[in-house]
Amino acid sequence: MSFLGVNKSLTNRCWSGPTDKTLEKAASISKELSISILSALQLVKLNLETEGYDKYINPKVRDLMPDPKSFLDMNKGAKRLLAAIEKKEKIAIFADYDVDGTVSASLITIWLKNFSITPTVYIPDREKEGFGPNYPAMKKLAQKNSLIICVDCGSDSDIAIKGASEEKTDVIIIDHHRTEKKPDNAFALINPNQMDESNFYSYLCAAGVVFLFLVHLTTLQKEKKTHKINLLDYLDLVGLATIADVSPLVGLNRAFVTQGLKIFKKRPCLKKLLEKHNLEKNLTEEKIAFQVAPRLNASGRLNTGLLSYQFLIATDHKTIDEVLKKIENLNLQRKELEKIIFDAANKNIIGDPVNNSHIVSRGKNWHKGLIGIIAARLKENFNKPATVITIDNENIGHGSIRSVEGVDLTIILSELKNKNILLSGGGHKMAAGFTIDSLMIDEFNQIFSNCLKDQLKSKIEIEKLDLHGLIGIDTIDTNLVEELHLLGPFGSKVPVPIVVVPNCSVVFSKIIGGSHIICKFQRKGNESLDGVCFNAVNNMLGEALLKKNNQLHVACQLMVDDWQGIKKPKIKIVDLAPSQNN
Ligand SMILES: [Mn+2]
Repeated sequence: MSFLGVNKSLTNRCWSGPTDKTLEKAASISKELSISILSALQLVKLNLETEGYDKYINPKVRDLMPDPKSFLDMNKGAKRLLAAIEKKEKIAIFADYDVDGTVSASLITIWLKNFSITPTVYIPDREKEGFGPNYPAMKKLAQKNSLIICVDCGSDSDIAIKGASEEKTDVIIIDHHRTEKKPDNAFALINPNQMDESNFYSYLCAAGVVFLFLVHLTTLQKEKKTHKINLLDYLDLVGLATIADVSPLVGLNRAFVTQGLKIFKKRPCLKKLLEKHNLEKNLTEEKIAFQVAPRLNASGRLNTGLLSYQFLIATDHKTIDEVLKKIENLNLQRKELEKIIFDAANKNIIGDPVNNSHIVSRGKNWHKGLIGIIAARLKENFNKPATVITIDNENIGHGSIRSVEGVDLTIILSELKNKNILLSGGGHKMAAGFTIDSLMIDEFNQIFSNCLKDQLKSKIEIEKLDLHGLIGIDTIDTNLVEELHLLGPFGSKVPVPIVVVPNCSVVFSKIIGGSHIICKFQRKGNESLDGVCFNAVNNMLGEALLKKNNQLHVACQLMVDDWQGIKKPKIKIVDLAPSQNN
């Protein structure tokens, strides 16, 4: 049964809502805890008992953290680093170029500062060296350092790690990428996603694993010396990486993000960045995901991730200002390039994007660092899995895929590998990367289609929109919205609830910024409720909103607007359906 009788919304989705049983359960929770039905519905969805509520809305790292020693090689790795500190060995860090990688390197650097040790940090060039450790770079690092720690990469870098061991350098890998086996010459592999690992922390990003590594190091260290290290001060960075890496916001990750957000403004560099873009007030996970993380990622995409590392470890204002200026410039460049490539990618889609089950676009010499973003945007636009391939001068295609809910890329990737279509490839369910001989792109497209058909066979034709519940327009107030937000942070795996406000009447609407629409809906008396609908111009949502006095059921996310210190509820419109009163 569809929700509110909406079988086909204006975005062609069938609305689905809570069952009677769920509503019944929520009503009783709502009564018991004196919270709104909407909050209670979220508790039911999360399978949370009423006594878990207080702990859930205030997740603490201490309560949710496992014993770090339960991770394979954790103890071995930590002891090796402590020995290196004691013997004053030269230590290097090889980090991935994205936020998770640069944060991971920063966390270790900041911790080592307590012992007056400055590690050499190496971050590969995305364009020239690509992802993960490579043989020449590791060999060179190993000639000058007797310990290398690889962070957010290295789990399947057998050859590169062999390069280091040839120089008698030990390599500790702290990573979260899925891997079948520990590289032969690695001293330690600390990775919740390695084959033999039996713990339940596969959802951590690399910085989360690094944090546990530092917890264990600090515990071991305490027995010997009395360094005052407060690891809770590191949670802003761990939270930042968790959000930037789009890690599921469950379990320990919720504690990282919730506690991290509280202290985000304490670190001078992050404070500067927030202030520069007017983000410091009511800082949310959303602002970090869409405003902070992309800026720090831009340097790794276009230039070198070393800039964002230097920024994250900087403490004096002069350095912070200098590095931030460079980061901002790179971000502007990134935006310009992104626009050019996005337009080209739209023109270069193979076949018919409307009727095909997925999107493949390819072009010559597009920037490798940007194809992931472009694939994500194509996916958003067409609501289908999207692949973007850039072909270099040697006719090698470098591809990036982004998937939609319900399509597992690891299955498709292993099929492509089995059929020898790819030169290399790896990734997660939702995102993957690969290289391919450009002559094989048509085969790639075909096999992808077939594989997708198999996966979608069991699915019904019309897409469902999962709705949280109903709320009358006159009962929406800021208290209710804030109470619902206590159940955040929202993001990967824990989406912001989408509620339906039935029978709304549009009393005002206007296009802003060329593509978005702001509007007002009638409330009792002379009041109105503000709404915003992004990228709605020229689609069915925009058309409906621009019709004055139109009667609509509105599917939306609830927000609080606090423009000039006055708090008001506001809605972000996701979908619409004509209401029965029409
Ligand atoms: Mn990474």
